[in-house]
Amino acid sequence: MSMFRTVTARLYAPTKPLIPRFSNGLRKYATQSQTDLKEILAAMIPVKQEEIKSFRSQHGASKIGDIQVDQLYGGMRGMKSMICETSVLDPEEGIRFRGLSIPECQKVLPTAQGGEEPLPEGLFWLLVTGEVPTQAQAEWLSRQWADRADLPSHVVTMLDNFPGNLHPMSQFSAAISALNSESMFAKKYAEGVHKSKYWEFAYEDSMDLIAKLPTVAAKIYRNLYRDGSSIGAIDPEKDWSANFTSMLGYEEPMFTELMRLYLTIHSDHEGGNVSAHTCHLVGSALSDPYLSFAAAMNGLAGPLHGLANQEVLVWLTKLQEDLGGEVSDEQLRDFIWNTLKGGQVVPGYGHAVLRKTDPRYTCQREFALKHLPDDPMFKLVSQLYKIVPGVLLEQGKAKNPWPNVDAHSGVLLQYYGCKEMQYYTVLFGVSRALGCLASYIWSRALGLPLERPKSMSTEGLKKLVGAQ
Ligand code: CMX
Repeated sequence: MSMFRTVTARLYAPTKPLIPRFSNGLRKYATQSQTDLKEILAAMIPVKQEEIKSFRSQHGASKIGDIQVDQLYGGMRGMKSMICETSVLDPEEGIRFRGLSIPECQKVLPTAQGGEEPLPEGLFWLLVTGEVPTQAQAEWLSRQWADRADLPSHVVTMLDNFPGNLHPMSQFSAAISALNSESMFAKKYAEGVHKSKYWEFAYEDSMDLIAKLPTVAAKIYRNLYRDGSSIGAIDPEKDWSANFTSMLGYEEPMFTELMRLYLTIHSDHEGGNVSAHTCHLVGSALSDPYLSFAAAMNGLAGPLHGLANQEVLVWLTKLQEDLGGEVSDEQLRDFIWNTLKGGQVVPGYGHAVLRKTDPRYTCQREFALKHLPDDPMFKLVSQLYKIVPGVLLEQGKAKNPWPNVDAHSGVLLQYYGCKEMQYYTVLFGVSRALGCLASYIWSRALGLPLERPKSMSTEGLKKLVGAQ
């Protein structure tokens, strides 16, 4: 555990039970009655800057590991090489957002009135400040995001003119890049603002972008799948997820609850995953939050990363087409083996870091057990959970045979009528903004420099290790 962390117990939201939790030791700078996140950040940032300065002056030369040749060829697995304050991924236990596991977040984060699932607003507050917000603080974010949700007309025109065969993720990323006409960060940089102020404009852009993403995403959905019908108006009284589902055209309250859970759990997975790392890398060149996050979305659109949620549903649909409704375990085993023998991956299984079932899978499974236990597709996913790990172990290649987040999400969405699987990664992307942009704000606040690791040629590497 970090020397800067202390265990604390505190009642954050009046309706929540008291539970012990970690704090970054910054909470004395934010009182429960304050709701303006920017003011709270302004108090926290100098403290964190000082903490890191002092840590580096004492331990800056300490060694934290060795790098092996295989890691350079093997996608840098396990190489400790960057800082991410918002979350930590343990291979056995899964993600912890600022020290809190998913079940702990479900217990302590504010919920919507009458709801059970955490508000993503609360998770964003937690990621940015390291503190569980009060209900009022989460609601302040809901209102901020509702106020900032409008799109500039050129982005609407652009979205309306995309061809119907352009993948929703390409539309999403292009629209985010085009939103950088609104970037205060880029504008202030061009005006020559002092670098100590970068974080303030990073914050404003991040808040604007998070607010606008559901509007962009809903526009894409309506254009592609609902004949270009209107997304309607933002309701300032509704939370971020409720406005999103209503813009998408869904009335079912349980779909909105699902979306609150979905947007919370897909938000952050520490710093090294493709989308978070891309945002960090591009941001380190002082590209504004829009450009940095658009780059992240291009990475999320890869089938080994976020697009896997689409691929799972494509694969399940093919399975049902080939084998019909009721499928025996033996038939499933053959189908999985055929996928592997065809040189393809089983989508939704395996992970670069995790070595156990992803807790993001588990909490979605719990949601399904509660709300759709008899759904045939959910039953199929449960059956696969029993069979796939054994087959992957038998094949002996995958280091982790267990399901990840993407193995489950599509099944929940299709139950509520959201069956357009090509769209699923956009929903992942809306959520991923919370983690990427929380980190972007802190990267600018801490003045993290341009990222520029050393690459080597095979020849240079051979010389370095004394190979013949
Ligand atoms: N099906 C078939 N083979 C798999 C596999 C799977 N689900 N998972 C891993 N393997 C294979 C790898 O392709 C690799 O094969 P080669 O040696 O032929 O190259 C071998 O097992 C070793 O891989 P690994 O070290 O276990 O896994 P990596 O860290 O290289 O890759 C991941 C991780 C996620 C890309 C991989 O498990 C995979 O392709 N899974 C399916 C796609 C998926 O679900 N991605 C979503 C991940 C979560 C997310 O980011 O959203």
